[in-house]
Amino acid sequence: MDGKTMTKSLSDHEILMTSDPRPFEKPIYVTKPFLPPIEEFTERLKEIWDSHWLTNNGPVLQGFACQLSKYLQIDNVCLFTNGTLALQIGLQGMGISGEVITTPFTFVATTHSLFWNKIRPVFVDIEPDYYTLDPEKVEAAITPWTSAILAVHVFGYPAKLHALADVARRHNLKLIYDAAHAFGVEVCGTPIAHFGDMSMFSFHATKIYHSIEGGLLTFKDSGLKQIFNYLKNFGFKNEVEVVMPGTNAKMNEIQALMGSLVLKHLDEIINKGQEIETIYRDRLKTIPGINLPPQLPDDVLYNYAYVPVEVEPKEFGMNRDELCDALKRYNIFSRRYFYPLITEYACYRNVSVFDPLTTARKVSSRILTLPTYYDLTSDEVHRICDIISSCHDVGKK
Ligand code: T4K
Repeated sequence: MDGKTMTKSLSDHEILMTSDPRPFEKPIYVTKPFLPPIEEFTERLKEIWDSHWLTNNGPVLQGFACQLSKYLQIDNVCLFTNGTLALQIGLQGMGISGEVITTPFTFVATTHSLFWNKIRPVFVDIEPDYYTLDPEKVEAAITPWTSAILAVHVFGYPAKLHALADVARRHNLKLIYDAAHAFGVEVCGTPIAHFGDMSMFSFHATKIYHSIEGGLLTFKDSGLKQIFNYLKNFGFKNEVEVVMPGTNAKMNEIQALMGSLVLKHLDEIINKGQEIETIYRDRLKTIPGINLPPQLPDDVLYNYAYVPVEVEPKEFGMNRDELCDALKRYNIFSRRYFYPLITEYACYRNVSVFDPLTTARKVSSRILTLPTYYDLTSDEVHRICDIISSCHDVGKK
């Protein structure tokens, strides 16, 4: 067999392994929203055109709410225009006040939702494996003013559900989950929406599951449904009665349509995410200084929303920021979710923090989330790994 024939029989990936990695022709972003086939969208768009009903609890939204309720096996669902307003309204409707114990390792909207309700965030540390709130630290931070725990299933990794529920029960606190990243996750066969008193899911375009923009609250107390409906619609009870100072946080019909269509594809999206993560895990374990979180326990059905890695600078040969910049030169736009920590943002720097946040600080300085999305091909994932490997070689020289 001559050299030419030999090359032809190699896969794209093998060819790449034989040469220096080259930059991607087009940018590879950390995520790319899944879009259903356009015919599916236009077909259903006709219903909206025919009805001329665009927002304010329209028929598509009502159908979407039923679909979600069935998917999550939960009666109490309420849709919003985005996840941030959902969480803000959720906290307000539940009457949360005083202090809430929460994580600094999250997207800033988690903390903003507390501030918009004049609630003081009490930041405590995270655990090192899956970056979720450390229940022992939570318990140590409880004061007479504590009214709730606001934990985050960060990257879709379930928080310490049982330990947090135990702390909340013993201290009579509400347990609220920012589940922005966790749609599609199940624990012991139960959708994650069933844990805690209330959960917020974000359906933003950058999420594994989306409705362009959107937010969902799921909750235990059926009495909250009416309150949430008032709060998201200016407080209107009927045409002439306003029963509370609500805001406008309604999801519109186009968002609901997108959400409804994407839901039908969620299994394929998650399966693709699993294939991508498997390649990353397999390839990156051979590169010193690039560490993924441990495999999740068997009783967790994960949604493969993110691929976070920690960069250990000494072993890898460059630090996280250097790797992030190096990848950009190859047209790969990984993201430093979540850096800086919330406590380092100018608007939260003056909040007193009593916990040294040792793990959160370390993780935040090393974390990098790698591209993962439905359209990303296996060859592209291999190519990203080749490039990370070559960065390691350069860094170690
Ligand atoms: N709690 C948590 C824990 C959250 O992570 C979030 C949101 C919330 C609460 C609040 O939920 P929402 O109110 O957003 O529903 C993004 C998202 O905007 C934000 O929703 C998300 N978390 C956060 C983690 O990430 P950015 O500023 O990083 O997004 P951006 O615009 O830089 O997009 C990232 C990449 O995605 C781009 O480089 C390219 C790609 N992209 C993005 C958009 C918007 C696309 O390919 N198409 C698109 O349409 O915040």
